[in-house]
Amino acid sequence: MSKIAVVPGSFDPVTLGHLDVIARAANVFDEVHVLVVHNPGKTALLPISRRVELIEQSISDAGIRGDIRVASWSMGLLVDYCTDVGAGVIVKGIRSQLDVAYETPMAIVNRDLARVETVFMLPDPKNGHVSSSLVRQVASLGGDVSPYVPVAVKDYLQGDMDTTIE
Ligand code: COD
Repeated sequence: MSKIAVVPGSFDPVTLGHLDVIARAANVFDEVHVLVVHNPGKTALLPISRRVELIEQSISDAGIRGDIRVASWSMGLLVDYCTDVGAGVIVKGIRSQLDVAYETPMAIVNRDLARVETVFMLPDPKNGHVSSSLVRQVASLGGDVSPYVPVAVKDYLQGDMDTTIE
């Protein structure tokens, strides 16, 4: 039976840290769903459809191989999507103890809800300080985001953005 994993996130926007985790997941699992999920706790900068496009473009540009699908989900629980597509695993990237503390309760609840296990992956430490919020802040103040994001995201942020509040 093929092992299907979901890599969820806000991806607002996708960063080199996210791409690192996606590539590692694609190396381990037969099928990977990169899932853009609306996080009600955060004010979004990019429309969800644009985040999906930028992830697809960035995966292609980076030459990341594997059965990778990019989708979005705003219909309820993350584990409902996992059940719909037959995924038994959620992959989360861990940058620090703060990520562990934030992700652990969600991992346990997701296992309780639907027997979906969470796998924590350690990305390359060189991206350990990178976050979408940092990228949004640097971009909004006119700084160079190229060390932190794929080229497609840099070009998008430096062009005319179609922003929205979600
Ligand atoms: N290096 C490695 N990993 C990274 C990096 C980096 N530089 N930056 C971010 N990550 C990881 C994060 O740790 C996270 O695992 C993932 O990438 C996504 O990060 P973000 O910032 O894009 O997304 P978040 O943190 O806003 O997460 C949004 C989710 C919707 C995925 C999250 O809120 C979630 O899992 N929600 C579950 C909703 C649900 O069903 N709740 C009920 C049961 S818990």
